[in-house]
Amino acid sequence: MPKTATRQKTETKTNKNSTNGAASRTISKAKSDNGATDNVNRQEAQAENVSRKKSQKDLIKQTKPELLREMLYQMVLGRFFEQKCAEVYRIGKIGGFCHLYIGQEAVGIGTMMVLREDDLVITAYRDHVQAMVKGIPPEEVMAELYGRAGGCVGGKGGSMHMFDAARGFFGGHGIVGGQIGVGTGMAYAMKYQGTDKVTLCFFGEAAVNQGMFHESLNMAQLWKLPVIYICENNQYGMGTSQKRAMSISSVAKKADAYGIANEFVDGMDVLAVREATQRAIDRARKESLPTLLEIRCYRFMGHSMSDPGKYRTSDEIKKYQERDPIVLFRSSLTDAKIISVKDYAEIEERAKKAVEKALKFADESPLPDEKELFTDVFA
Ligand SMILES: Cc1ncc(C[n+]2csc(CCOP(=O)(O)OP(=O)(O)O)c2C)c(N)n1
Ligand SMILES: [Mg+2]
Repeated sequence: MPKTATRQKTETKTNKNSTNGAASRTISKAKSDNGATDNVNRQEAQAENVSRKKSQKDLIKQTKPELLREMLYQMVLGRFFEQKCAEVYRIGKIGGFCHLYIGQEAVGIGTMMVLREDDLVITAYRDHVQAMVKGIPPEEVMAELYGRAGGCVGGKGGSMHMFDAARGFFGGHGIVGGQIGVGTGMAYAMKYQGTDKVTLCFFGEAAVNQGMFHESLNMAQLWKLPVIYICENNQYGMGTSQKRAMSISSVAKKADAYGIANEFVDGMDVLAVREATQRAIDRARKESLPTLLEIRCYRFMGHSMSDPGKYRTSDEIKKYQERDPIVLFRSSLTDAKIISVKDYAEIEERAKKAVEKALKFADESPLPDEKELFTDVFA
C-alpha cells in the first residue's frame, strides 16, 4: 500500500507550485520566486494563514488543551533557546559549528510530540530543539554547546552531536545523509527485538541526493521496518537552492520508487505536521511499515552561524517570516480560547526562565577533565 489517499489529496493542492521555492499550500497565482515582499506577497501569506487557521481550528477541537499549550511552550522554548545560542555564540561562549533551527520549530514539535517516550529519534546536525523535545534538559544541551562536562555528552560532542541513548535520542550527525542508514538500522533492531517502538529519522532535502537515502528506503520497504523518514525541506543545502541540486523537486514522490507510503506536509502548520505524523506512527506501530514525510519549511537564520547568507535576499526571508509557525499557532489557540494574553505571557516567562537556567548551568559547569581526552574516541 504505497500511496496514501492523503498524499494524493495534498499533492493535488500543491502540485502547481511544488517547484522548490514554494511552501505547501502556496496559492497558484503566487509571484513569489522573485523574492519581493510586496503587498501581493503579504496578501498571499495572509491567505495561506487563513487557510492554515481554518484547518487548525478543526484540529484544535480534537486535541487536549493541555497538550496544545505544551506544544506552544515547546515551540517558544526552542525559539528562545536558539535566539540565545546566537547571542552567546557571537560573544565566543560557543565555539565551532552551530546550526540553528529557528523557523522550523513546527516540524520538530509537531512530529516528536506524537511519540511514545520509548520511541527512538535520530537527526542531523541541526539538533538542539529535537534533543530538548526528546527530554534532554535544556541545561545539558546548553552545556554541550559550551563544551562543558555537564553537557549531554560530557562536552565532547558540541552543537552537532547531542546524544542520549537512555532517552532514545541517537544524535546529532554531521555527515549529510549518514544518519538515514543508522536510523534504518535502529528500526531494524527494534523489529528484530520484537518491540513495537517506532524510529523517527530526520534529514534535510540535500541528503536525499545521497545514495544512503535510496539504499535505506529500499531496505525499509523490503523488510517492512517501523521507521518514519522525515525530510525537513527548508529549500537550501548550505548556500545551494534545491532548484540547482535536484532534478525532481518532490521528495515525497521519490518514495514511490520504493513503494513507500508518503505525504507532503505544510511545515508552517504544527497541527498539520502532528496529524500526518500520527498517521505514519500508526502505520509503523500497527503494521510495521515505513513512511516518508516531506515537510516543507524554511530556516529563518543562515545555514550555520558563519553563513554570510549571500544566496538569498532578506525579502525572501521576510516573505516566510510572515508565515511564522509560532505566531500562527498562538493566534489559533487564542481564537479558540485555549490561551489568553496572560497565558501566553506565562508561557514566554517559563521559557525565558528555562533558558536562563540553562545558561547559568553551562557557565558554571567545568571543562571536561583532561583524562577524558581519550575516552569514547572511536577514530
Ligand atoms: C557527506 C557530506 N557532504 C557534504 C557535507 C557538507 N555539508 C554540510 S551541511 C550541508 C547541506 C545539507 O543540507 P540539508 O540536508 O538540506 O540540511 P539543512 O542544513 O538544510 O538542515 C552540506 C553539503 C557534509 N557534511 N557531508
Ligand atoms: Mg535543507
